[in-house]
Amino acid sequence: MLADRPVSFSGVQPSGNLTIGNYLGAIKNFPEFSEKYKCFYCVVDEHAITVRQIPAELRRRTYETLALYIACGLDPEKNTLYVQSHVPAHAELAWILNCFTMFGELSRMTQFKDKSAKHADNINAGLFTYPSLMAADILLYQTDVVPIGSDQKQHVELTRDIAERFNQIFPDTFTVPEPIIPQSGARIMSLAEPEKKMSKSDENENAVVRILDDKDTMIRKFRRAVTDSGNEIRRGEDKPGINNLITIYSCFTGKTAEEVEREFDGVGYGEFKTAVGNACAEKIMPVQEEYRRLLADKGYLEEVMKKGADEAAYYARKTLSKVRRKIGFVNL
Ligand code: ATP
Ligand code: LTN
Repeated sequence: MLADRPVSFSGVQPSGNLTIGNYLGAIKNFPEFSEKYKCFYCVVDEHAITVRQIPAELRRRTYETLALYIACGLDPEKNTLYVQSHVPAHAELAWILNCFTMFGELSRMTQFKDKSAKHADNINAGLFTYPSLMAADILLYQTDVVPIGSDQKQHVELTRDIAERFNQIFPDTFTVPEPIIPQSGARIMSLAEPEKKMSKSDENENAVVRILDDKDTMIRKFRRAVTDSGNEIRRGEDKPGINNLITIYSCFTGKTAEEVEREFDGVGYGEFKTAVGNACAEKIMPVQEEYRRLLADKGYLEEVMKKGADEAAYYARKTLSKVRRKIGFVNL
């Protein structure tokens, strides 16, 4: 163990304005780890450049993602909040792990297949080796648990395989991490194409509800959500649209899916969609208010980044120097 408690680590890319998928699948669940775990939550800007970014926007979103972490309840005194590129050990360990990750393994990653189809003009080596950088993020801190949405499960499984392979050659190097995926909200779907995951980089604005959308926009987007034929608020295998809305409502209100079905028995789609919009706005509006307050104080955000980076670097250095020693690099 690196710290006095087990470690939780997760990351979010500053690659777009965050969605309620990022919130329900990941960020909303981070604060509950703060009591029992030593927590590291990172803004992974190095991962974001695996697809082309506009520099000024990347910089702005890095501040914004950090502000959202805090606005969603992560206290910088209790959690290490920082930016990936401020701790060079991530990139250093990623290179080493690249040499313990197989071409075949990386070729099987569904995120790589999806993103290389979407960005066919820019299938760069970074996009391909993205999972070894993610493994480095996690393994650097001897992480026990990784809270994520279900789309990232495959990457954490690969991280486990890399850690086990490395440990087999060099015993007792890395803690093998467990993914923690929420029971409900692990995969919020697009409002326009409910067979697809809601993704912050989706070009169709009507497909995504963003944490920073105003209340009217949220309600309008939910009202336009693609639903299935039929008119009952009931889950069903062939009803991805309504299943998704029931999940979202249930996550925002804390009610079970059965309770939601009972509550809306005999109610039409239109009224239900408005209720989902209202439930979402009710939870998200206070986050927005806090977010705006934080974003107005760049100096404070930079202090948090700096303190977080120093803290993270302290722990990262310990693992990195152990790895360097084990593989035969000269430590001066
Ligand atoms: P991009 O569109 O740039 O790939 P993304 O929206 O998939 O971004 P990430 O930064 O890759 O977001 O993910 C941050 C966290 O949010 C991860 O833990 C991921 O599993 C989770 N997450 C992303 N989308 C969803 C979703 N639709 N439902 C639940 N969790 C999600
Ligand atoms: N790959 C993740 C973001 C990410 C991450 C991590 C998540 C980068 N490093 C470490 C958990 C742990 C994504 O695309 N959502």
